[in-house]
Amino acid sequence: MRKKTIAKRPPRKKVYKLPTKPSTRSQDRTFTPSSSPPTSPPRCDPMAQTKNTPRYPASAKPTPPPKTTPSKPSSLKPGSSKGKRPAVEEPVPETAKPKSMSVPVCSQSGSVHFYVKGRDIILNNETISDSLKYTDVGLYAYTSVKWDEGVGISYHDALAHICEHIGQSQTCPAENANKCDDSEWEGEFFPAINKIKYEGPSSKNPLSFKWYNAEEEILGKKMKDWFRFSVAFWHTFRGTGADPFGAPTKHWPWEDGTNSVKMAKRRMRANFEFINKLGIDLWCFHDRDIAPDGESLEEANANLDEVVALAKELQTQGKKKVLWGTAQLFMHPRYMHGAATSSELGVYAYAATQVKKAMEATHYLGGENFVFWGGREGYQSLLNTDMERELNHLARFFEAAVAYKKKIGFNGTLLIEPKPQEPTKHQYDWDAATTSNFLRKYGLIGEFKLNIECNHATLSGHSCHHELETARISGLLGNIDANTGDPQVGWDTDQFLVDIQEATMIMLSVVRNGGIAPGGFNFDAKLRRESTDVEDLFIAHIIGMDTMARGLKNVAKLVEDGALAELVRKRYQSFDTEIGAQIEAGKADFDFLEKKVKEWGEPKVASAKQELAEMILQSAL
Ligand code: XLS
Ligand code: NI
Ligand code: NI
Repeated sequence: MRKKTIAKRPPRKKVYKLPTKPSTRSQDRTFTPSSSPPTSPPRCDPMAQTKNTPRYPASAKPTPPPKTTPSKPSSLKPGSSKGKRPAVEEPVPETAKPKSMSVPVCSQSGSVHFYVKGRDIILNNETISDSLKYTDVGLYAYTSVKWDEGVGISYHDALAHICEHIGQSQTCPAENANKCDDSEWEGEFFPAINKIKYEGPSSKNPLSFKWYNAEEEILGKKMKDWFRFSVAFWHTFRGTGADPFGAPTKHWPWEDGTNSVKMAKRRMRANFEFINKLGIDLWCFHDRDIAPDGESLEEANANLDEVVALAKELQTQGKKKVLWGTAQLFMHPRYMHGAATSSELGVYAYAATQVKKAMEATHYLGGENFVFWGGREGYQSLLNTDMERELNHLARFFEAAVAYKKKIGFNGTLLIEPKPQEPTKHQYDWDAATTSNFLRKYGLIGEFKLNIECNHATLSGHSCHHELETARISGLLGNIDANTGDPQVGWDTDQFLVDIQEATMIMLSVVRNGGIAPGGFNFDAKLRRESTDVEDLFIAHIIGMDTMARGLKNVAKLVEDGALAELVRKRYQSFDTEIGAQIEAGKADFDFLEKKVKEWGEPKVASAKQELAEMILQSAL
């Protein structure tokens, strides 16, 4: 290795240039514009540009991907897989297709000489990737850039790219689009994949449903109405496979490596092709995963407007709707102490402003629910935390959300999504019981329901079934984030739920609840880091849907068989008596009960029949 070159590393401020040009975007006329918060320092490389794109609904004219367009020769140099991909007439297996490079390759360096050799960046004959090891982006930088031998790349571009991954692009202002590639995506995003059809359990086709048969009626309802499946935009279209130890592994062909509004719109088109092909009618989003942030609140809102306008257009074409929207109040550094529970008033206000806008967007997209997941609403240490004050603030925030919902005529259900920890050590909405108690204490019980996520359930030491039942018996079961954890791993791995027994237990609650509409089953689930083919996105959702369908069919068998219900009925039959009714009606005081005990003597205690219950369950699987 060459000697360390820390001294030659350009100072950070050269890379992280401050914005010079104010946005000239027009004010949004559909969503109520808000003024800038007291403090909003730009934290990431502001490579944003001034945009003059139209606002919706008046002038936005989104263009859906044309179905078949003749191939055009690529203007890019050989070896680069960036840019447009021609429409494909003959399906090509995804695995055979070249992957997109995520590094911008067309920038030139000017007077100094940069190039990439193997996995090293050479700057003026020094190996700078060595020096990067000593920066705070360190090892991550070294591994996060996908190099191609001999491809020209500037130091600036390399670090900008690194910032994108370290700084989390969703917290950065929009990046200048088209810096390398001015072409628009042509043809389908998933040309090798046709609409997924039901082929029945004997099918060996991975791109078919074996159990999920949308129109099939089970227990009086069509399967599609029991589930109301939804695709989670953040996992399916923003998931990169990165983890705290490693760089992104997924390089979807439509991604151009920019954090631009143009890229956001392209991704939105991919989303609709995806849900159409899966036969799913609903999708869920965070404000910041569908559109890039801005240098100012106004610019962030304008970015969101532009992408939402396109989504609205695509929804109308495909008769799709939003299951729920939410505001991303955890990724940006301003939310490090929390959002509604931040110790900083300006942050509380900023979070409110973001929720206001995200709720308007959700309403505009026909959203049926709006979610609050308090990722940073909690604490790391009680020594520096006024928990009572923070919880009071959280309640005020929710009250204001209820008031705003009513003000704009949004009739969707407000949902709180419990989770015990991660990212904070202790999240206030720990589990369904804690959250219900919070809602009761603050008089919010009629205004909110719960969005139960199965992986969160297990993180809080419960089963998903337990959380669903806890919500159900309080009339609070609103939605399910259908995923699962890994029993050997202690964090929110957000895997697709593939355990048929777990799915059966979940469906027991859902059937008892009579369904969960206007909620649904949102696949808050991601591909494993190691699953990197485009078709894996389909396969994952297909098995997720098939697993839930099997769960529902199993519950139908259990209901028809009746043995499990009978076992439970028998277990409590001593209460199906006159005195039992008196107790349940609250009419049996202690004196009366003492008199009865003296009369009856020692009570008989029957077996709980747990193994028999398990046997009955298994017979349905
Ligand atoms: C994270 C949560 C999140 C919410 C939406 O653990 O599941 O994805 O569903 O903010
Ligand atoms: Ni979730
Ligand atoms: Ni989660």
